[in-house]
Amino acid sequence: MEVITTHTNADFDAMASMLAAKKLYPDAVVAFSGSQEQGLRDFFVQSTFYAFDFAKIKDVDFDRVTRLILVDIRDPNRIGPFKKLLNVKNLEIHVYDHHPLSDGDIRGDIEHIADVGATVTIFVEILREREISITPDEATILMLASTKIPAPFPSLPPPPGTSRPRHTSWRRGRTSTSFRTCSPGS
Ligand SMILES: [Mn+2]
Repeated sequence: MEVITTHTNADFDAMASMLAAKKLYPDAVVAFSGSQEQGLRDFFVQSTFYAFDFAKIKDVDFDRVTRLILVDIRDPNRIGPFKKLLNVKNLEIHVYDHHPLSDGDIRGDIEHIADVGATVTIFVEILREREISITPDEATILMLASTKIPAPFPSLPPPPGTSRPRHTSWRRGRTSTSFRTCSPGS
């Protein structure tokens, strides 16, 4: 059994990344590891998105999980009860994250890590590469999640000698994606 989860106090990027991951792992169960941020809870109330097939943690049979897919997280202390799974022998772990590596972070058998503003951006690139189609609703969610983030350097002045339009593209350049797939230890 495959399980897709994300960090506790899930935000929009976390939720959208789980949705995108489900496109890559269609048989996986999708479950939040804990509660959601207020903004995300409001979104669920105001949209029809509650219809998406999220499982409850209590409905996940931990004994049958063979692959854990972590999105927007690799800190073992922010995945709620799923931390227990990390002790399971032969558990396969796939990680999709945009947070810098910290001591004690979970290492995946497969890791898709990129220094981008939102984890969902990593998935958008993979979906595009593999030519996996998404519905208009899914596209909307992914787009919202990839833009609903603070600018990484909001107060940074433009480089000397650059006019405003160049500044804009320069900032875009700083947030543009660079992807790499790495294996543990690399
Ligand atoms: Mn997040």
